[in-house]
Amino acid sequence: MPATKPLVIVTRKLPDAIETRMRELFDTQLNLEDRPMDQAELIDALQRADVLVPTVTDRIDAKVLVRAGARLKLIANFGTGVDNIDVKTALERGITVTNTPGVLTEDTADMTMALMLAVPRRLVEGVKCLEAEEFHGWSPNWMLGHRIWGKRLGILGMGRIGQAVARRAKAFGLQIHYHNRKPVHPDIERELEATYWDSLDQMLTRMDIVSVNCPHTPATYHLLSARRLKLMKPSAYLVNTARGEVIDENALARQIEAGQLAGAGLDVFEHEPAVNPRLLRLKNVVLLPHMGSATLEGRIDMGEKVIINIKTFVDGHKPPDRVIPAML
Ligand code: 8YV
Repeated sequence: MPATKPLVIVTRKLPDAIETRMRELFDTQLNLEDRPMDQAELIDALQRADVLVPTVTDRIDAKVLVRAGARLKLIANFGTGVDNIDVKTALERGITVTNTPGVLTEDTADMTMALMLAVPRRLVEGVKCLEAEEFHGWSPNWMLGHRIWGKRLGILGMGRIGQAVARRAKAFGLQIHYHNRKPVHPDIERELEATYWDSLDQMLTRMDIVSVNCPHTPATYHLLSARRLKLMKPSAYLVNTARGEVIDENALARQIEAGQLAGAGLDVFEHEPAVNPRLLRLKNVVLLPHMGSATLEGRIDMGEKVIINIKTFVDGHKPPDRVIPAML
């Protein structure tokens, strides 16, 4: 790192308080118009910066990374998921990568719970019905949804967010089941009264709601494939606040259209920001524009993490949130 303040290039507009602090600490180039950078702009930034602060909307792949300048030593991602970055190539080129784990756990878990309620209880349909002035009075069979209390929830990925979802869901009377690379600590399993499934296939056949809470890695791409989606009960719901790529979105749309799955709540999409038009046409889905962690508090906490990661790195220490290959 240079003796003068390092050049930190931030690709998107961040909360004011974060940008102000960054400008105090570093030679910071901001993106006040918040216009996403195209590939050429990204390469230009990588060639000039000591530190790049990208977000999920920046694709930092090998093609871009091979063009990085010799000065670039740190990519401090504003976000927890790092599937937008080719971390392996970055590390091979001596570039450290950090992320912002932990600070968006509760917000994302809240949104997961919101979708878990919204789909079976038909919240969006209800709102639309009022907006269309189609509510002509209560009746016993009007807008019947399905109870979640007492049902089985299968959590795919029992990391921080999966556990936070489990805590909430337990309070809503759901039975907690999960599939993970390995079982969580027995104390956590006891607290959540959670059942571990080594076999994802077996878990899927028995769940009433499945929640995707694992990162997108080569190992989880289309983990919920057409074959696996077909294992789910026709009365089951699927919720995804993690990454769209974990689900074969076309297969999911097909299955809901065919009545082989009761519905889905999706905050993320396979080809974001594009949303599969078939999903948009379905009534029993609730679709959100990647809002899982979208709270002002969360964004400020994320920004503070980014600052801590940059500052410790610039001061010659190991930043706390280094992404290591074992995590991928
Ligand atoms: C972030 C997310 O807002 O952190 C993540 O992995 O998915 C989001 O909630 C986004 O990634 C910011 O870059």
